[in-house]
Amino acid sequence: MKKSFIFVFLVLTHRLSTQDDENVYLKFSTGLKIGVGGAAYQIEGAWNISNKGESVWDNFVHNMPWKIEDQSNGDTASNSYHKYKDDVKMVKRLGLDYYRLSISWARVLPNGSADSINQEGIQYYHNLIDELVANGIEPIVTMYHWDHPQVLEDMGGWMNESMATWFAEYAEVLYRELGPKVKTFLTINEPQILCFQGYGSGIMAPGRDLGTAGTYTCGHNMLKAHAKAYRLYDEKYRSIQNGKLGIVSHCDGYLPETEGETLPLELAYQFRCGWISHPIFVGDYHQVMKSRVAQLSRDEGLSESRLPQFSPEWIRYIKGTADFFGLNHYTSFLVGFPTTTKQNGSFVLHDSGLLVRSDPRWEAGSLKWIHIIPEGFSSLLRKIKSEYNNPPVYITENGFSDNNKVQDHQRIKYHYLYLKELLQAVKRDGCNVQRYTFWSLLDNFEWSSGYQHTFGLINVNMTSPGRERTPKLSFTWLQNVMRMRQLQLPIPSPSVNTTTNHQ
Ligand code: PNW
Repeated sequence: MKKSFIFVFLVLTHRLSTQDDENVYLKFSTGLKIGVGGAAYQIEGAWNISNKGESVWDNFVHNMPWKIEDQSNGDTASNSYHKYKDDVKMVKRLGLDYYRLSISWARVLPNGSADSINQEGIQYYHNLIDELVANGIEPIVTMYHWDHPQVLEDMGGWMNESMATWFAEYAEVLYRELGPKVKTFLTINEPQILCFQGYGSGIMAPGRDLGTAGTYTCGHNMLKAHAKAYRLYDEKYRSIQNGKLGIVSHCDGYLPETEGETLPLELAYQFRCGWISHPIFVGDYHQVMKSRVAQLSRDEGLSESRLPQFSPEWIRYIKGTADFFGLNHYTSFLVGFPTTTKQNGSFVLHDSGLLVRSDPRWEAGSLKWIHIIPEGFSSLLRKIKSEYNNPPVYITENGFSDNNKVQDHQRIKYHYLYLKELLQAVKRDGCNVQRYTFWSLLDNFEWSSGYQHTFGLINVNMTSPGRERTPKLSFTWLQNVMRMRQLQLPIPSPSVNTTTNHQ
């Protein structure tokens, strides 16, 4: 009798304590700010309004429409240029702490030159930022989310080292104009993706397919551009404006193809995330990247490495130019060494020599590269912690794509699992994550995927001139989460089968 009582007692207390442990990971950590984002070209529309100049994206979609999955474009997109007040209302209804917006470079400097600012263009951003502030929402500004003025592309774009100077001049306009109201600036969004898809393979604007040499040159010039903008802020604006600055890296998570194998994880990390992060947080490109690309270039008969070199001055100049680690993260991949010569690595990790793939059993989003692998997220956060001495991390994007579902159960499940993983990484592993940004507020122009794949918490009727907005189920879920500042269980859906192979 006594024994069984003790047994029941032990089972119950064990249950309760594991439940308690679980609950600890549902409550938001103190200081964690939650926001949502959007990017100018994806939502604004008004491509030729307000004296805006042509951007590389305008040029790309108009001249090479076949490069967009549904041959669509961002001419009108979600029409946020005209409906920005509605957007702000939605962010407020969600109860979020901040909104991440981006500035269209060509709207502010139509001919690329900082000596002729388009007043009407900059006014739009003043209005948007004022509206946010008036509603108690902090504005976070991305200076450049892929839409540079076409005139600068005509002079070589990111293949031209002068882009670094042009970018810093543009950045100064933004500090001067918006700096008094904006305390967090993100310089460049995802050099990894833009350089690879815009200059390496050409599937995104400006559509140049220059291979890895083009990809690396683009990243090289972006690192210089970012550092110049950061140093300028330090020299002239930080003491008056007191803001924080960083770049946004695109980093995937990696799981080993063969259990226990760590070298592929390290290689994949350094070639993708580390490519941009190592020069900023440690200094120079990582040794493994320098030596592998140099060796492969020699093998190809080239006289110098496809990966450009930084001078010691540039290494010092770039190192330390971030007040936080800006992280866009969506998914994870399996990585390992190919076992036959027939197995090729993906182009993006070509020089790493790795085979990169997704497990066909993983639950996928509508975009084939996105799978729900939350454990890859926390291992990435731990990697960033150990690699760069636990910097403050701002998750600047995290999101899930489907095909226009308003009852978006899978999106809720994704965010629930990813946020829970984040809270574990913070509370259990001591990772210093300070912001988490849902991507995105609205359904919008998803670059080369057009309007077929949606990330929004809000559906936008893209066939109606009014671009009416309809909050999705995930919107309501997030409202509840924000009310409690605690994760709420996903609303169960009979149609979501976690083990289904969607590929
Ligand atoms: C990012 N990939 O783009 C951008 O920052 C956002 O503007 C975009 O809406 C979001 O992620 C979702 O795609 C990416 O092919 C585009 O791996 C493509 C890839 C990754 C990120």
